[in-house]
Amino acid sequence: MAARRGDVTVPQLSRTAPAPAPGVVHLGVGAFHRAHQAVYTDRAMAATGDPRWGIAEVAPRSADVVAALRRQDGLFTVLERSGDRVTADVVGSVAEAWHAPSDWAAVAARFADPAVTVVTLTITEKGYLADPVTGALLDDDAVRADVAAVAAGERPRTGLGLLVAGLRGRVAAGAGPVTVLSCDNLVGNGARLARLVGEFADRLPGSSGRELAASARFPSSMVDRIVPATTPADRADAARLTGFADDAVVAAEPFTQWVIEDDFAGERPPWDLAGAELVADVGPHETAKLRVLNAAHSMIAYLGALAGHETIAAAVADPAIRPAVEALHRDVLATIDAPPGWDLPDYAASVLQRFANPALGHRCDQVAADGSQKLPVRVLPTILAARAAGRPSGAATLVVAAWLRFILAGRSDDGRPLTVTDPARDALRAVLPSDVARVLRTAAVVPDELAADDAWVADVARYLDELARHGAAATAAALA
Ligand code: CS2
Repeated sequence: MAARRGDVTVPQLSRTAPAPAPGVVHLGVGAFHRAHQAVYTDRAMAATGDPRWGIAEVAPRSADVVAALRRQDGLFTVLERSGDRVTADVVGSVAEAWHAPSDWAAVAARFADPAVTVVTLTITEKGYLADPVTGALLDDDAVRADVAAVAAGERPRTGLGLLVAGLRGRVAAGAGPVTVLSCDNLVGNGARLARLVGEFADRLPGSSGRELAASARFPSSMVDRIVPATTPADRADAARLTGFADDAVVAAEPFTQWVIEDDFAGERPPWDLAGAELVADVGPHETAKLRVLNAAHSMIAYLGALAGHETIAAAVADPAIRPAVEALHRDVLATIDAPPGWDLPDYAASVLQRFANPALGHRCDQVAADGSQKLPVRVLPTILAARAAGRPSGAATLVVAAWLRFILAGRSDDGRPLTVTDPARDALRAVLPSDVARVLRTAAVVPDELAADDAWVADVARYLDELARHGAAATAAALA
């Protein structure tokens, strides 16, 4: 196992041991990946002493983390924060790091390397280039440009394009079976990704999406760990604890969970030895996590930001907001099944406890980003399920209204500007806010059956009006 020295754990497979050899390609080298899959992989290699599951990191766009990882010989720190306690783990699973725009030939070679049998992805919801409601591949400029690039044998720009080009190269090289494992917060993320790879490949001349999708397995997985954006305080704590300046440090909560559908094409890292669960069906876990944790996170982020809170911990402690979140959880729990061995009320309570961790400093505007991509996965299914069962879903509907208010107002209730990041922002702001039906259609986040439900649209409009007139705290308090 890894060695502990005071508050710092250093990897057993440190650079004095054999360096990890690439067995996994990962697309999307963000903070979440470094605090999640990279840690599981590090522990799995430490548990067996087998170094062949090193990660070849691929950043589709940004060069900074790649440069930092290269300077640091792949090593980086994960800080664990809880209350006033902070500990540091040095993670040693990164074998190499590539910036796709500069290093495409090396990336393509890794995809076609028979020693690589697993490709993992954290490219965020919008990285799938899919219609958030139907799941179909978009037909926009970015997709068309990438289809043209792959068809011409040139470097694609998007994560999905890189994956398709990489898989095609692998098939051409006869490099053997591969598993593509999505680690993003989407329902049925494996099947979704398989479909998108197929649809992308179908747009290439002389290519069959079915064949390309059949060249790999696409298991689903549920990932969970709260990982806020890195701050200067994180860098300072890493330097204090490890003695090294670390430009790739990430800070996370102690909790971590990974449930993976056991459907691999070939060998995989022994993640089970590091605490991951391999199950036959990950659907119930994904549903519970997205609708209980992520939906509540979004609600707290929008109401909290509007009510003037900077962090999730401050917002969830607000006596006006917390009961609304509990009301949302009651709606959700009435509409989902517990994954085997889970107690859903306990799970919901533990999620709120995790959000209350004041040491995380998780910003409301970070969780609030990209609601047009997140709400269809986290919140709308609860509204649809409640509707189908003839039950009200006021709390979930309030989340939709609070998201719209956050985007359209762009200010907190006391007038401070908010950081609004959402691909639908500009389109939404171009519509007359009083025409709520049109606003909802423009956002393209709502399935047709809901958009056509006048009573539900009127509920959204009423909440929007209350949010504008009375503010988020009063509207949330009135709900519960
Ligand atoms: C959050 C998630 O930013 C968000 O939308 O809800 O990133 C959340 O922190 C993770 O899913 C926790 O596992």
